[in-house]
Amino acid sequence: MTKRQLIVGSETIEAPYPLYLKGEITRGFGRGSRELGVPTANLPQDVADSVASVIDTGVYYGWARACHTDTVYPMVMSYGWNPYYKNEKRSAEVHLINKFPEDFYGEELRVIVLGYIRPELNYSSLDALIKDIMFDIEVSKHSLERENYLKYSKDDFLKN
Ligand code: RBF
Ligand code: MG
Repeated sequence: MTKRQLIVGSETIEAPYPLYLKGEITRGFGRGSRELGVPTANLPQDVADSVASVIDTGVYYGWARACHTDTVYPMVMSYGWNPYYKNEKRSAEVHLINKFPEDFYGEELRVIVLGYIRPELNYSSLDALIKDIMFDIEVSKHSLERENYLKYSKDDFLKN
């Protein structure tokens, strides 16, 4: 019997989660907002590079705060090469699940990664990529409602 079946209605959090990441938000390609309608706050390249020893590329969920506000938001993080765009460096891009009017380059971003959603995929169209991102956002919001994940939104790491 797997461990999962022994735990009913609850989730255990196992290494490497929770994974704590922080850094100054850097400028990406600007495609997130422009082409996808899903702006992402990119973590610095050295953070993206060092995470490689801890997690695989893919899409993740958790909590994040851009440090010019006090509010913690659910997030989805895309980590990897963006096969649809064939990037040459791994990026760690965080989409805060909320409508923001402005960009916030230069702000510190703090992120707690709590779980994995799916591998990075290539897509035959931009529409198909956007559709999957919308689904990732629903998965993240839904997962984070669980008590063991919810409590990390109050973690000291995300406080001022
Ligand atoms: N790009 C891909 O090429 N394949 C993916 O599977 C993929 N999944 C993503 C999931 C989320 C939640 C987000 C926010 C982005 C994802 N992207 C993916 C990255 C997207 O291509 C990138 O954000 C834009 O190119 C802007 O840099
Ligand atoms: Mg971005």
